[in-house]
Amino acid sequence: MTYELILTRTEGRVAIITLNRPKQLNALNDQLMDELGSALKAFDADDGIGCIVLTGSEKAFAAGADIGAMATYGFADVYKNDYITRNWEQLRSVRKPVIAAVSGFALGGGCELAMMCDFIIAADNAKFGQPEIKLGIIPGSGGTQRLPRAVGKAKAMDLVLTGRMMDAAEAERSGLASRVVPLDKLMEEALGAALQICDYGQIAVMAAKEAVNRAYEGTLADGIMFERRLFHATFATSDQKEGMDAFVNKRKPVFTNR
Ligand code: CO8
Repeated sequence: MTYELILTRTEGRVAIITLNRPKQLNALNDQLMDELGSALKAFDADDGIGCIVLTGSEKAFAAGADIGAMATYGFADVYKNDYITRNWEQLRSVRKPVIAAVSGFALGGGCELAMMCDFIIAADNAKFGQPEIKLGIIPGSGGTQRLPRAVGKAKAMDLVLTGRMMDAAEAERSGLASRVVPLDKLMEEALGAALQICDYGQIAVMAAKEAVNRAYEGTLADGIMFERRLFHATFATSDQKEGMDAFVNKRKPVFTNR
């Protein structure tokens, strides 16, 4: 399959997937997520691949779901057709390790995508955040569930309620990123980790991943479903229209709490 919004390559037994909508800071739309899902599935099924690295550009891993695409959606669109959220859990079904190599912005859906990977190696310019609150919505792909598991309730609440960004050092300190390296060493570090994993027995690697996820996930499925219903519900509000219209038109939003 040929892809338009992602790039794929292999290095030894490592598959590298690069999100590739640089002008939009890798904003995640349905086409990109379909392509990503398809590439992940193909690499997972390929016996020649032992580990996958997911990365973006220097400026942005991904600045979130595509706000322009979401701006006009109403509750009926997102709930009935499962728009935006429909193909996001594909990453969770990948049985081989997936490492997120994050530089630049990892915001909203971008932060959620990074957190869906097995671990995050961050460049020193990385910035993580869940700024959905500024758009009149809430995180919709695991942000309210995975972030507290990664950084604890206090910091997760701080990030989700204020919409502020945290830098790479804070992300490592709080357990979101496993390592921070200088930007120009990011891919070398991620590939090094991936190649190391490829040298181990694949069954043990897959079993280790499965076991750690078991400890980590608990009742995550219920949490995700709960979050999804609330996320969809925010599209019934005027504040969602206002928040997204304001972003698209580069103005400050005026929320009316409706
Ligand atoms: N969607 C669409 N376009 C975007 C997005 C986005 N999320 N982020 C940036 N862009 C576009 C900008 O509109 C701009 O386009 P143009 O050049 O045509 O005007 C271009 O990318 C460059 O952006 P900026 O000029 O704004 O660059 P700056 O360096 O000044 O700022 C920021 C970078 C701070 C990252 C800024 O772009 C920003 O705040 N972006 C929005 C971040 C955000 O709010 N993300 C959350 C989106 S909502 C979300 O992710 C919900 C997830 C729901 C679940 C996902 C589905 C399951």
